[in-house]
Order: sequence, then C-alpha cells, then structure tokens
Amino acid sequence: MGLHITLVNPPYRTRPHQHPPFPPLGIGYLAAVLEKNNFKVEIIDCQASRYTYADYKREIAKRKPDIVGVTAPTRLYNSAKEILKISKEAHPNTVTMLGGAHVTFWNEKALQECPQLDVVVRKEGEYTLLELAQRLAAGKDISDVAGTTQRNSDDFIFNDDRPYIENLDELPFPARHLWDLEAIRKQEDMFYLITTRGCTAWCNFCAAVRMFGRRYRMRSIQNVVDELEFLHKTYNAENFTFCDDAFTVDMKRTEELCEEINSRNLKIKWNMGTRVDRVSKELLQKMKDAGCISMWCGLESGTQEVLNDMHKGISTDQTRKALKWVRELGLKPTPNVLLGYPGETIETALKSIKFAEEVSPDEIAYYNIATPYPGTPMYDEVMKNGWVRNTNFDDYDATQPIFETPQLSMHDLQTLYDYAFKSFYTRPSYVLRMWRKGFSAGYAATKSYIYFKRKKTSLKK
Ligand code: B12
Ligand code: SF4
Repeated sequence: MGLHITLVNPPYRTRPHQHPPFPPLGIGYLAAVLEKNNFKVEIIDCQASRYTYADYKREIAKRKPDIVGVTAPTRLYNSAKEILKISKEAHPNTVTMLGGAHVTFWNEKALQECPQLDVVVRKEGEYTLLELAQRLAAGKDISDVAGTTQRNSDDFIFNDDRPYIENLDELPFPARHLWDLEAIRKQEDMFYLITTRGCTAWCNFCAAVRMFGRRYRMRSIQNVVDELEFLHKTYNAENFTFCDDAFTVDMKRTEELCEEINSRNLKIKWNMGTRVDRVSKELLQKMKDAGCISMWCGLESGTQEVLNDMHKGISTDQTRKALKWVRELGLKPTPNVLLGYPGETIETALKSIKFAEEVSPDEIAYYNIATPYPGTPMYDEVMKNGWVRNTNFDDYDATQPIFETPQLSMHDLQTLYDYAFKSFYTRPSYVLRMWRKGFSAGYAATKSYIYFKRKKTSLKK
C-alpha cells in the first residue's frame, strides 16, 4: 500500500503521573489492525522513551509519515496539540489525526483550538483509522468517513458514529513488538491486556462507558487465554493486568476463564478491577487458584446517598462484603475512592476515608479527586452550575481539585485529599500490624508514621 503511519503517545507537559510507562493498548490495537492490512506502522511512545518535544521533533524529522495519529486522554490533550504542531511543521503534507477519551467529546473544539489537526476519530478507532488509511492510500476523499469529525471551509463535518465492533475476537492482539519492551520491562515487568469493552453500569463521572457503550462486549475465553499464552511463550511474561473496566460482570465467563488458565497449566500472576456487586467468595477463590493476586474496585464513597447521586449502583454493604472476602482469601484489595463528587461535604468525605480504612486496613486506597471529564453527566453538571475553577487540562489527573461546589471548597477538598494519606499512615494499629509482618514492613510503616504525623493539615485527626 505504501502508506506510512506513525502513532504517537505524547509526553507529559507537567509532572508525570506516578505510574511506570504503560504501552497504551489503544494504539497497540490500531497498529495491529493497520499492520494486518499491510500498512507500514510505527509507534513513538514519548512516555516510554522519555522523549521531550525536542526529542520528538528530531525523531519525526527522520521519518516521512503520511499519517500521524496521536492518542490522548484529557490530561494529555494539550501535549497532543503540541505534538500535532511539531508534526505538521516537520511534514506539512502529513494528515494528522487525534483520538481517545478526551477528543471524542471535544471534537469540534479540538479542531478549533488546533489548526494543525485534520481529523478527529471518535470512540473505538480501529476500523475508522483503517478506512481513513485505505481511502488516503487510494487517493480518495475522506470527508464522510464514519466516526470522524473534520473541518470544511467554514464549519465542521460531524459524521455518524461508527457501530461498535461486535466480534472483538476478530481484532489481532495489540502490536507490542512495536515498543521497546525490554526497556519498559526493566521499569515494570507487567503485561497489560483487555478482554471486554463497555460496561453495564452508567456512573455519572465515567467517560469510559460513554466511549465504549453500555453493552458489555466480551472476547471469547479461548481468544483471551491464547493471548496470555502467546505472551507467556514469546516474552516469558508472568505478570498481567487486565485493564477491563469491570472484569467480572459476567461471573460465569470469569469462572470459565480461570478454568481455561488452569487447564493450560499457565503459571501466571494477574490482577484486575471490577465492581463489588459482581463477585462472590467462590468466584474470588477460583480466581485466586488461577493466579489472581489483587483486585481493585470502585468503593467511591462511604455514604449511600453520594453513591446514589453518582449512579454507581452499589451499596456500602456490598463493598464491605466483597473486600472482606478479598482479604480473607489473601488477595490484595485496592479500593478506589472518589472525593469531591457534587454534593460531597467534609463529613461525607471523612466518612469515605474512614470507610476505606475499615475495608482495606493494610493497603491504602487509591484516592481520586472528582474530575469533570468531557462527555460525562458530571462534567455537564459542574459546567451548568459554573463551579469549574481550573480549565487547564494538564491538571485533570484526578489528584487536584478542579471545581468547587456550595458544599465543598477547593481548599477543603485539597485538605481532605492530603488528610486521607495522613489518616491512613498515622493509625497505630496499622503500624503495629506492619511490624507483625516483619522488619521491613514495620520499618517502612514507622517512617511513614513519622513523616505524616509531622505533616500539617488543617484537619485534625
Ligand atoms: C488502563 C487505563 C489506565 C492505565 C494506563 C493508561 C494508558 N496509557 O493507556 C493507568 C493506570 C496508567 C491509567 C491512569 C489514568 N487514567 Co486511565 N484508564 C485505563 C482504562 C481502564 C483502559 C485503557 C485502555 O486500554 N482502553 C482500551 C483501548 C482499546 O481503548 P483506548 O485507549 O481508548 O483507544 C481506543 C479509542 O480511544 C481510539 N483511539 C485512541 N487513541 C487514538 C488515536 C488515533 C489516531 C485514533 C485513530 C484512534 C484512537 O481507538 C482505540 C482503539 O479502539 C481506561 C478505560 C477504558 N475502558 O478505556 C481508563 C481511562 C482512559 N483513564 C482515565 C483516567 C481519568 C485516568 C487518570 C487521569 C486518573 C485515574 N485515576 O485513573 C490516570 C492518568 C492517565 C494519564 N495518562 O495521564 C479515564 C480518561 C478520561 C479522560 N477523558 O481523560 C478513562 C477513560 C477511565 C474512565 N472511567 O473514564 N489509566
Ligand atoms: S462501573 Fe466503572 S466502567 Fe462501569 S460505568 Fe461505572 S465507573 Fe464506568
């Protein structure tokens, strides 16, 4: 076909998020579908390669891409614009594209804000990008490709959504060979995969379900375990994370998945995230027997009314029960707590912090600050009420307050976020339990205790 496509994961503009480089599965899938259709593809992952914009400029200048496709969640949107600008400057005739959870709901604005952007790809991108590439290769018009938003002379063309991919098994495995896996694995020896798309719930703060739909689309067990086996055999991979939004929605399928892992005698360790209403002790036991070591879940709030406002569709009792089973079975719990959802007060936030400590006394919860991502009902609510105080998307990483409500100021929310860590690490019962685990755990807990005890917050314990 002759077309050359470069897919890019942009660098962080400001402080990096605290996680090791993670080859984004999205561009892994896009690349795999293009390769399967004989296009020449490469990936520049600025995060994995620790590239600055100057490095990217040098790298892109060495190549002659016909298409540059950039991926970005909200947090990386500004960075993506910078990458698009550099790409167009280096190669004025390249067709630039942007996709991902942010631009799907910020499509016309992105075209307005970034003159160097030609095509926005909304929602699931594999077949949209393939059609764009095929049409460009054939010298055909691309202006009516489904799933895209584009500009015309004085306005925008908003083409229809592309239907979701019904049979996920038809997708090739992500093109991991396009990354420098050796370098990445030195930082974290973990392989990520995803076995479903979409979710049956409809939480008000969630962009993922608006991206991938409310129908739970599943890869077959055979296909998933084939990928595990392939990675195990090809790369000697032993540690896996399932990135599904809610891994166990179909509990029967999860059971079958575990049986298949065992029947193929795959000696692997894995973790996953799911909803607390979609596990049972029996299922968790089966998962443990198949290599599962930890479970993250959305605890979100310790107050039922707040959970109801979020449309989370779970009860605090379900969380209590599920995490009790997790602990009894010796799995590691990682509850996610959402602080500052509209309607939250200092009291409800404190209740969530205490609740997280109750259900996960030995492992700190993953605290997120409610962040209004475009496309979500929560975004619409905070915009409608004029509550937003920070419109710089670089800061939309769920670790800093973005809006305030009549019930909770930005200052109080930040204080509560800091206090959550202090509260967790300054429990004498925690320090004692860590000492019982051994010297290194006890020593680390004592150091944290002293550090956080000295740290000032305006909330008293
Ligand atoms: C795994 C994951 C992570 C991982 C790795 C992220 C990564 N680099 O991929 C970790 C743990 C690091 C992480 C962190 C965060 N994440 Co996260 N994460 C996910 C999760 C669960 C799966 C991502 C995935 O693999 N999806 C599957 C692939 C196939 O989908 P995709 O990446 O969207 O790509 C498809 C399309 O978007 C499109 N596409 C994407 N890019 C491009 C580019 C082009 C050119 C084209 C044509 C198409 C295209 O085509 C792809 C194939 O269909 C998603 C939820 C979800 N279901 O997607 C949340 C999600 C992406 N994360 C989210 C958030 C908020 C975060 C955090 C900010 C906060 C937090 N507490 O988690 C941090 C910061 C991340 C950052 N980079 O700054 C939000 C993003 C919302 C937004 N508007 O930005 C999501 C959507 C979750 C949600 N419930 O809303 N995350
Ligand atoms: S359960 Fe998770 S993936 Fe599903 S809608 Fe709620 S937050 Fe989104």
